[in-house]
Amino acid sequence: MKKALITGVTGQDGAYLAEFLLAKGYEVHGIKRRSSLFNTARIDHIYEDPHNPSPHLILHYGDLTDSSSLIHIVQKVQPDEIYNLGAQSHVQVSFEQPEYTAEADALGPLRLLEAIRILGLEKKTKFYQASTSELYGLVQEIPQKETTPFYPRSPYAVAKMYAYWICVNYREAYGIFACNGILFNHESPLRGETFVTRKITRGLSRIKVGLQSQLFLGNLDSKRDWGHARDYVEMQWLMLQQEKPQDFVIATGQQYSVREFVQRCAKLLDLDLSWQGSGVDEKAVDANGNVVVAVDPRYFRPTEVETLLGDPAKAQRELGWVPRTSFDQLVADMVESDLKAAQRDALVRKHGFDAYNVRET
Ligand code: NDP
Ligand code: GDR
Repeated sequence: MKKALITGVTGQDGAYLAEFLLAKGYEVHGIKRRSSLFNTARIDHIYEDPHNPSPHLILHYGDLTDSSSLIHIVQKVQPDEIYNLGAQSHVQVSFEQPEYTAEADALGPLRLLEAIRILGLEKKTKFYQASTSELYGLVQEIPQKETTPFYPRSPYAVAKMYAYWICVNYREAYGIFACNGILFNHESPLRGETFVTRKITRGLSRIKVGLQSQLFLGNLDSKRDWGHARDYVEMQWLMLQQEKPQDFVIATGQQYSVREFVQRCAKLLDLDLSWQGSGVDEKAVDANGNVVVAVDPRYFRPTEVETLLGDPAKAQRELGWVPRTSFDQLVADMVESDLKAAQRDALVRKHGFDAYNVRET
């Protein structure tokens, strides 16, 4: 039985990947951070009682900023594959926490690669690094592929650029089977609530059922190449099953603006929105003239990545990559899940539990 170790197992991709690897018969180990509240909601459905005699999912406390915890866990698990998905993954937050972001996102992967070396696992343990389309930042070529020059535009992207190159360097210097998956944005019902897609599907669903009146967004013109996380984690695994370690772009090859995402979502929810104004005064109003979507400059970034569009030709050729989920299906999947949650919350509120889950993102 192969053993995989996933950092960031409590995040969106970690949850889908853990489920995927368990179905493939792996023994899956995950690193979770200590938190004062339960933080395993995304993996509760596959959680196993640690008292089980031979559990398939085993969680360990650790942190990417703490070398000693990483070395102990890698030593104990002796993994065949490490998937480094853990990160401070929010681009805007990285402007407020640049140093922490560098610790977790740049030095975290270095610490894991060093753990492999210190423990003499260079020939045993394969390593996947969650690289990102944010590396392209101020784009130098359209669409972006593996050879497109990088121009990072945030502390997050700069940290991820260090991680990209340290992964390449340890592959070349020490022969570690290390791959960068340069993944473009991928979303799902498990997406964190403060990323724009989930903020939109959750916010408009709550507006639909009367739990919220307005949704505030930042740059509506920003364009992204959005795919489904469930499809993308399969490629993370496939990269480590190849004969030689390489880096791959995973993307759909199609892009949409944030405004278009709002429009698709509103249509699915039968919210009849019309757009008025421009720039910071742009808004979407409903049939009664109520402002439903407005721009709030607090969500503008000091340096923005305006447009990203991936060219996944290499992954198509060498990994057989074909995105299974279309943009429309992705939005529908997220809306269905958030509408159900909003309807449940509305019911709970109707029965008098007003304080329950009222936070807007
Ligand atoms: P999430 O933000 O959903 O998950 C991040 C995970 O990292 C969580 O489990 C989080 O733990 C954990 N984490 C954060 N800081 C630390 C730390 N210091 N030590 C250990 N674990 C930590 O991200 P996604 O699942 O969306 O993304 C997975 C990876 O892929 C990330 O590295 C991200 O940067 C990268 N990426 C994501 C893309 C996307 O579109 N989703 C595209 C390209 C790259 P907790 O649950 O406790 O917060
Ligand atoms: P991104 O995702 O920065 O691409 O990083 P996010 O969803 O945060 O932003 C996408 C674009 O939408 C614009 N935007 C807003 N963004 C947020 N979060 N909130 C808003 O209200 C809002 N309004 C407009 C942003 O300015 C941006 O242009 C994600 C993360 O998962 C990274 O970890 C990953 O590496 C990249 O995708 C690929």
